[in-house]
Amino acid sequence: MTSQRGSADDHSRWQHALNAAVSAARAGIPSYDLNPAVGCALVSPAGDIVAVGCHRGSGTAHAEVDALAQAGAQARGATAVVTLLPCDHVGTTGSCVQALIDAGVSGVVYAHDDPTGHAASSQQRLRDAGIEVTGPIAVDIGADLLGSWLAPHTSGRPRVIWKVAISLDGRIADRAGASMWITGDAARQDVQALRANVGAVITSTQTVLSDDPRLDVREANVVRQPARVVVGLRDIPDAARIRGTDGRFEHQRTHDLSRVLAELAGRGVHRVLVECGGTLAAALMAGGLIDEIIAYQAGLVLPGGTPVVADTADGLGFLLATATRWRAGDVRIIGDDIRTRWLPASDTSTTAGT
Ligand code: AOF
Ligand code: ZN
Repeated sequence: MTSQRGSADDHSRWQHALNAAVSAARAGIPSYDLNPAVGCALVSPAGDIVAVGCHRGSGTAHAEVDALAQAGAQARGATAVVTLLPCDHVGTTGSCVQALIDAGVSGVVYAHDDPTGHAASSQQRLRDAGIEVTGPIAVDIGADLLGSWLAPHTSGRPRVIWKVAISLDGRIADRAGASMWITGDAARQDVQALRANVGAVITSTQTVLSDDPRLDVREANVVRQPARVVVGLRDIPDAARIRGTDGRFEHQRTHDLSRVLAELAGRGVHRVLVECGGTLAAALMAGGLIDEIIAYQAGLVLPGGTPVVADTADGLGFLLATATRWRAGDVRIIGDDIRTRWLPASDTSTTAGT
């Protein structure tokens, strides 16, 4: 059985409904959620949008079910235009395929495939029920809308964002070891938003022992703290602030970063923020494990201070001829500092802003 792949005609015919579904998807779910952003528009046989639904995060109704609930009897005979191939698994909620069949829709048009296997039987089951299935009609929405959620399925690890706060001469601490603070209040407040948008913040035992950071989100109404993951062999003092009291702290006693990342991906974490010192940064860089850099640069110089990336043996790979190139994404002035977002120069896709 093959899917009736979307043609250019399908794309334009359903564009209006798809736009509505995409907007709903985007607004529906925070980017750190374990689940994808999904929207669903139900279109009547006359071509009118009768309902638009979205998924609001793990544990809540899927977009299709949300839209069907709004449409009521109008769902019968309608076409469901969905950003992601409807699932046919019973997870924290029921199968969307079953809900669509029960509601009596006549067609399903979907933009992007679901790489998880949760929709493996969906096409067959819909067709067996006499429902016409068209798609994928807009795989290009993937990078923007599904963003990092696809990362574990394509790379086996979460999307890794490396955050640095440096002096003009690329130092993360002065020659006496002091690192607080290089950037100003406004830049540090901005980091709070970065943390609030990831499933985990990763650091090293080295940073914990030297800086005793908290690495949490200090906002009264934070829905869910990111996991605080410390990588490294050394013990972490009982009094370390990173432990917190919310159970979100974990110590991964290893230097194998790929394994830590794969494990997080396995738990559904698709976006992580790394806030660390030069040694872990060097390992991540050398391992090609960084997808995005957010660099805050402050207007001071700290000669003799700690470089942002340690000059380890791996550094031998960093010659002008071979070093990975990054291109500047957006650049902003924040307070007295500059924030630059860097993406691999080879990556020309646009990904949802951080
Ligand atoms: C859909 N519509 O709106 C979403 C889908 O833990 P659960 O039960 O919520 O299932 C999450 C999985 O379902 C997720 O990994 C993805 O494969 C799919 N998400 N599917 O039909 C939706 N959010
Ligand atoms: Zn579903």
